[in-house]
Amino acid sequence: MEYSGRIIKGIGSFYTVKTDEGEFVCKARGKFRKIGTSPVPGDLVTFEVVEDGKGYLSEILPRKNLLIRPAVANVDKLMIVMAASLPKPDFSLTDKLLVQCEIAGITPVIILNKCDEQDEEIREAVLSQYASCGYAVLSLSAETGEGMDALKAEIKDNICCFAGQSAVGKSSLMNALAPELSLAVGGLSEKTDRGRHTTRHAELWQVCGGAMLDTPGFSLLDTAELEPVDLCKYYPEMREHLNQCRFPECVHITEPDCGVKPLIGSNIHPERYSRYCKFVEELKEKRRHKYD
Ligand SMILES: Nc1nc2c(ncn2[C@@H]2O[C@H](COP(=O)(O)OP(=O)(O)O)[C@@H](O)[C@H]2O)c(=O)[nH]1
Ligand SMILES: [Mg+2]
Ligand SMILES: [Zn+2]
Repeated sequence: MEYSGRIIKGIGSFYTVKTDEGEFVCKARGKFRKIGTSPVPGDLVTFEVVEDGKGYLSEILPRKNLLIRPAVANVDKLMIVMAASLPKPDFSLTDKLLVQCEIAGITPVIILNKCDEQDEEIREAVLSQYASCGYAVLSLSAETGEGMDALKAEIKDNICCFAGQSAVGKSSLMNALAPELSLAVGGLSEKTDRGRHTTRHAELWQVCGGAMLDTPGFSLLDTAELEPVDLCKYYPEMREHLNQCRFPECVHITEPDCGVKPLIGSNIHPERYSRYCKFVEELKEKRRHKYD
């Protein structure tokens, strides 16, 4: 008999599949390797049951997206966590994660954690740079619980990943949502934190009527293939003005008759723009090395 469900974790060639009839442990046959794909958490699959609670995977249903770090499919939302106090926000990391969300079709939610010790300047900067271009920004505190209901509502019916700098409170937030996780908190011992995650298998935790995934690294996708000229398409505040440039290949930095540059200071935040320029340079640099 054919069943269907979602993979919530995989260890070796054994995958735990959650269905309406409970969880099954399924083995992947060699055929997946042959077609050059392997099942990952988040995958919607069909499988055949061979005995009680055990089966063989038959098909992986088409994926909405596939992240590489961590390897997970069909992610709906990325919670980009920043701290309203310390550590000082890494805006450039947030920009890059937002671009990756735009590419992968993931809805980003910016979480301004530690609002219990909020620095007004940081809050103002985050709102003026991100809320202004349409991104959702939630102010909350893992410590006091303030604003956590809004986060829970975002998770409902979605597969969510948490990302962001070390020590912004990702583990604290996940522990607040699912105390049974008891993730190590402290963040500043970043090295041990990383070591731990590289040896762990990605696992979807069922919470708040959705699922969340243990902390990924800083890069969900390989952006090596991203063309500098395409970067602007992933900035919502630039995207709507691209047809106003004289040259279709305009990257909006030094070109004449650019329709985007005049908007710096109004629709486009100057700091976000200057980080965009750096990002373009980085992508160009990558290209140069690629063809060396
Ligand atoms: N004041 C305050 N501190 C917090 C909050 N959330 C986390 N922290 C502290 O920030 C530090 C890093 O937290 P952690 O969850 O390990 O961050 P991670 O590296 O992003 O997983 C710890 O000392 C936490 O106790 C919060 O909402 N308010
Ligand atoms: Mg952590
Ligand atoms: Zn332009």
